[in-house]
Amino acid sequence: MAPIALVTGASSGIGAATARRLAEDGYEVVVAARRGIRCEQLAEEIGGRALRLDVTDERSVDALVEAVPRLDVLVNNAGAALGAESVEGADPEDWQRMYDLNVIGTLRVVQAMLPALRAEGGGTIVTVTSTAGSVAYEGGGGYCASKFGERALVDTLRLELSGHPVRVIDIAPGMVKTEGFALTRYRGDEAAAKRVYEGVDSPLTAEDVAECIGFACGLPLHVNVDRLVVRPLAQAAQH
Ligand code: NJP
Repeated sequence: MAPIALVTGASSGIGAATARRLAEDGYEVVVAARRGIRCEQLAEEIGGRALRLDVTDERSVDALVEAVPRLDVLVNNAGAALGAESVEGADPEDWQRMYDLNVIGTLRVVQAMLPALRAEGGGTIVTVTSTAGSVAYEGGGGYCASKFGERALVDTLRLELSGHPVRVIDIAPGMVKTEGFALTRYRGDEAAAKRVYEGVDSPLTAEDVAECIGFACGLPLHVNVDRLVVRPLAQAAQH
């Protein structure tokens, strides 16, 4: 029987590339996100299964328990930056939304899927956090606050699961050129989203990050990559 991987936020960007990468490695991949049609198209391409999932919706996450009773690898990738305003000018509701998505969304999925991981005798939880989870930047206050929080969740989970056969891996990318991330940050302003990538020579691709996830998941189960920080070379000297 093929091992099973669930990838959240798999309808575009890093999640879609990760779903493809894990399918190449022989996983049966559950492709999950809100845009169901995209998930279905990708699932068909890689021979996986599509699932409509909103990680901020308790009932949607609860439905995972029945839909995915057996699991070997969980990739918590769903996430976003909303807005690029200063702390002074930020809308607290945007911060709340990012916290709900990037921290509580990840928490809910982990809680829902731990029994399925344990049922297989152990497994792997990968979370795509960010370098923004350890270093703040101007205009990124709300996103950084949420990613610092998500990183704390991951670190705590690793401690609490020590002695259990579930490894907890944090993949922390720097700038990745993806379809949706900058567009969401600049609220659909395509010109502003494009300018983000002009500032960094050769940003990472979604496939670069997927390769790191594939590598960490491919190591023998007694090996835990606690945290993998991966940046474009142009950002490598920062902090
Ligand atoms: O962005 P994008 P990335 N429930 O927009 C999904 C982190 N990161 O691949 O629901 C379920 O192409 C959304 O799907 P849909 C970043 O914080 C990025 O760059 O259909 N899914 C889509 O598939 C995030 O955690 C960079 O709209 C939800 C996916 O999330 C991860 O990488 C740097 C959802 C986002 O794909 C993937 O982002 C870094 C919900 N409620 C960390 N809301 C970077 N790109 O520079 C959204 O350090 N999604």
